[in-house]
Amino acid sequence: MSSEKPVILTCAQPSGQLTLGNYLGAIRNWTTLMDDYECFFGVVDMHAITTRYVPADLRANTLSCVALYMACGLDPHRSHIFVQSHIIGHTELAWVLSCLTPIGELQRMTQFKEKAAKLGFKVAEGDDEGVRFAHEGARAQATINSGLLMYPVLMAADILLYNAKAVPVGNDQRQHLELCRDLAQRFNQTYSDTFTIPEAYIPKSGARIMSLQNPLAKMSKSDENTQGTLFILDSPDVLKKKIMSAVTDSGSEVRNADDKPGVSNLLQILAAVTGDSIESLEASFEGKGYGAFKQAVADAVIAALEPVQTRYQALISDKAYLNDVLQKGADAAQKRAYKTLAKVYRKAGFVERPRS
Ligand code: AQP
Repeated sequence: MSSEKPVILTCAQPSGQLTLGNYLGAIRNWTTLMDDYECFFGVVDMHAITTRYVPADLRANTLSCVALYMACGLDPHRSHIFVQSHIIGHTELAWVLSCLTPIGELQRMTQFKEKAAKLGFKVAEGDDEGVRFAHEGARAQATINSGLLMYPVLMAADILLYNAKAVPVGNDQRQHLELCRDLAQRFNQTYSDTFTIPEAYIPKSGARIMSLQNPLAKMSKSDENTQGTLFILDSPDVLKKKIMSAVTDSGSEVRNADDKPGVSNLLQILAAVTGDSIESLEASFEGKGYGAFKQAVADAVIAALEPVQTRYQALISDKAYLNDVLQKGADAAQKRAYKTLAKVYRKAGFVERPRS
């Protein structure tokens, strides 16, 4: 792999099983990057402990995510696939960056406010100094943790540790990337030029897949209502059931429109898995009603996921191969991470560790 290529870093957090949204909106696009970039594909398990989780599930989801990366087309011979907690440097750099980050900047992050609100914290409106939270009882105070607040700093460290030039991000992560750019600039100004300022990489095509039960919300792996989420590893029966009971809109016309978020989402999914345009799909389902349309979506999704599931089963049962991939990925990632960390520590004024 040539080290001349610009570095791209992109990750998913194993906070659950990967979804059709992760596949169509992210991983499938990442497979097109491997020739033009030196790609680091991370499984960011340390981010997954910012919300409540079960350790055994995290372990299983992390390995499952690695196998799914490859089943979806990421090639370990042309990229570096690694697990965040295997690499020394992410949390170390996050600490240094956190000392350059005012708390108010983190409290203003939309995703923090949303996740905190989900945990029962009420966000006080109109506070320019940063968000104050009106605690709603002991449960909320017990469940929110400072890791959730620090999440964007750790994400900045993930990116800067590899001196990534480009980072594919969805709209919901743009604010975090902005913070990362600010922190890189702040570090460079405070100490001296160290970090590449990363750019957002906008893929040519990238569907945003919404929940089947609430088409105004993103399809999420940690959604409590699993009926709204299509997991890549769902069986054909389950996929069919979820799609057939997807929320649709009034009327019976299969049309992509703002007042038809449920149908529009299914059209997006069908277009993404078949490669057909939305317009041609609208035309082919004219007068056919929702039943036939949903059936076609189910058939297409099942057919698209079938080869991924078959490859996954072979990969997940070959633990020796998975270990080998992770070891090679970790070696390459660690080499790059140590280089950056040594530079950062030197500039921050830490005394170099004596060598024996
Ligand atoms: N529904 C989606 N449509 C399109 N793209 C999506 N991505 C996630 N959901 C959709 C993209 O997948 C990549 C990896 O995402 P992530 O695992 O790091 O985190 P996330 O965006 O927070 O995904 P979830 O499923 O919503 O996780 P939870 O439930 O834990 O918060 C990213 O590029 C993301 O944009």
